[in-house]
Amino acid sequence: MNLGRDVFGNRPKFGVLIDPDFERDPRFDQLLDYLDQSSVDIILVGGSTSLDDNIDRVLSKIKNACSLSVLLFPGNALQLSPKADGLLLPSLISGRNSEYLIGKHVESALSIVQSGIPVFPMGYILVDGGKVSTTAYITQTLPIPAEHSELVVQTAVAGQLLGMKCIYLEAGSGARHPVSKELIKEVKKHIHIPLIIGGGIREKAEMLRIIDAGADMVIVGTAFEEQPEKIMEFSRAFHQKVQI
Ligand code: 1GP
Repeated sequence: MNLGRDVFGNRPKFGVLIDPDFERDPRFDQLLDYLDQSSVDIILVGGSTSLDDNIDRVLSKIKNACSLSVLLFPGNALQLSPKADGLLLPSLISGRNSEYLIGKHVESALSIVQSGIPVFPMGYILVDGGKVSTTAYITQTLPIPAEHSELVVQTAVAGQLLGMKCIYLEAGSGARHPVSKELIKEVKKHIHIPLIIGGGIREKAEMLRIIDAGADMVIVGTAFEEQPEKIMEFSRAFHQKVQI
């Protein structure tokens, strides 16, 4: 898979994040059923708290249920599976914890190469979303204050200069406020690599605002874990907007 072309292509994409822990939830199968019927573009799998080694099984279940491409978005070195179509390899460039900038990568580098999965290096930027996020807690890093757009822009540009192939601007899973459209526009003005937006998107209208602001990919997780049926209306609205 050529991640640049096949994943981002020439129009914005709509992605769903599945936490491997969600496999234990009774709504997991329902979520997969809706994904199969929907016009979602891509599935991301990963989570910052999951320590189960169920990733192969989760990937198998997803692949059996639908034909969508699945990218790993790993929260730790256990979340690696050759069954995935690609790996978004995050470096937490908003933080100053060397473990999440390079340490985990050194630990898993040879396993990643052996797995043969296409890798897409990603600058991961955590922006304050109105509450302490699990990512901030687990990584022991501070998010960038949302009002300091210049710091967010500088961080995104630094990621691009370091060779990252995309930037994930993240308000944190379950954030009170998603990343603002002003901030998305500002970052878009300064980078030419794809921009992924996620965290705290619960309403269709928010998702549509985020596309309007210029996001290349929008990711929703928690809202669909809580109400899997929402996948249908979100993906329909998304594709009406981007007109495939
Ligand atoms: C988290 O951006 C993703 O990494 C998704 O966030 O769970 O809040 O949708 P939500």
